[in-house]
Amino acid sequence: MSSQFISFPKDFLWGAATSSFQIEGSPLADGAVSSDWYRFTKTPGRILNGENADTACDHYHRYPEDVALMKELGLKTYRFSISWPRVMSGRKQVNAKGLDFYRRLLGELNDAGITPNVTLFHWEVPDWAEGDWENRETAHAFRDYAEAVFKALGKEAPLWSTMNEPICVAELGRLFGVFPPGRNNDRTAYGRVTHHLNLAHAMTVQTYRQMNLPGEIGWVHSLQEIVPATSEKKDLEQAQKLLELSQGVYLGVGAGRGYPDSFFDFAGKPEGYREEDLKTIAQPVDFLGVNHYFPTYARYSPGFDAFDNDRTPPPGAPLNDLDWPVVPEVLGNLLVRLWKDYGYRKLFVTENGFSTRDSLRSPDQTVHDDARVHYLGTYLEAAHKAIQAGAPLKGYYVWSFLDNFEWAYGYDPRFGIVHVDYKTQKRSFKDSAKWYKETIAKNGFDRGALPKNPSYRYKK
Ligand code: IFM
Repeated sequence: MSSQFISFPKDFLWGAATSSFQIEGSPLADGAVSSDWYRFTKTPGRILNGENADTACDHYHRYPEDVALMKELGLKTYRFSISWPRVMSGRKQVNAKGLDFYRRLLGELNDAGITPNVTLFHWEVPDWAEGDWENRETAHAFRDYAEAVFKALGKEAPLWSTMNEPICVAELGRLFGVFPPGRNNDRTAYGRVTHHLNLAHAMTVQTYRQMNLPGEIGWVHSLQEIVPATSEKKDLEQAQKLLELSQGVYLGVGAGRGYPDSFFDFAGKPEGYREEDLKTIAQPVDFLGVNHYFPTYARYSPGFDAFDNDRTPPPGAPLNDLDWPVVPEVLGNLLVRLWKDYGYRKLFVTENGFSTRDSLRSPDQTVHDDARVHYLGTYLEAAHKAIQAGAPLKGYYVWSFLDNFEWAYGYDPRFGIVHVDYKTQKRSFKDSAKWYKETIAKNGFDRGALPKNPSYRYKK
């Protein structure tokens, strides 16, 4: 084997991830109800090119074919989410047909020997949940939904996550206006939503424990490490503030440290906030899911955005086609810091991946995706360094298994290792899928064989 071969621990869980709304299509089929995201996609001006997720990858009908592709890739594990509006047609009304879809999917995965890792919330809130996450009652409704899923399917999967990237719901929906309900700089709503998501997460963990289920439960966060843009005091302080607002408000509260003062300074005390909530939220979890793509640069810039921050990457930085900077070593540092700061006994990289855009690349470059292979290889190398430093990283999920509906950007960005032709729904392996398949089979890869001049774009 080459001296540059990077070998992963035995039993390392090699996976790929997706989410319900981004791939399933058929959002109103078989008793599923309308959601905030469904309505958002129908609101003119919200989604690039006026696209929607009515068909997406048609995974709702093609899941057996998709699981067969996962098997062909050699995936050890698959991370997907359950759609709340598909499973609960009302506050107390379970939609048996919706649940049945996930029962069949879990059956296919278990038959294929692929370990399911199930997320209960990847952003669709059913319309019947009045007031959405701004209403404390939604946290209770979510717990009830989770209990219904656990009752029906709890034993079918060993890994459960309460929610994916709550920060996006709070920030992108209430401060940056690009997610439902599409509001800008509504700090009060941002504060309430953050707190209620934390409560929903914690009550769901409590329920899982009370039901004595045999698996493990954790939460999945967007952890885009914060890097001060300069060593000036104002940027160092800005970095600290952003760290508190992006990680302290979730991981810190989960660890029993309460909310940082910066949260109350920014958002005020959420209406209905009770001190005893902090005790509820401080629930030990079995693992932390780390979704990481890029570092966030902290540059204090009054009025630039809701946080007075200008995150523009430095000139010359390699970029993906969404202009996200490619800085692999940050992932290694992040994993080690999360392990040391919070004492998690198990970490997964639950998302990491590279986007190309159809509007910026040729079809050939889209499938012969050397930049994605280079990105995955160098980020995995960084993850491997973190393992060597002691971080308890047990698995890695590439985002994404399939090209899919990238929220407000529609279908222009493609994150998949498997290409989807949206006209025919034909799936085909990109070069990255072939590389990943070989990596899984060998439990590692040759660092020296990664593409030499990956087709990144660069920050001017
Ligand atoms: O597509 C999203 C996913 O839904 C959540 N994490 C980031 C991905 C890429 O933007």
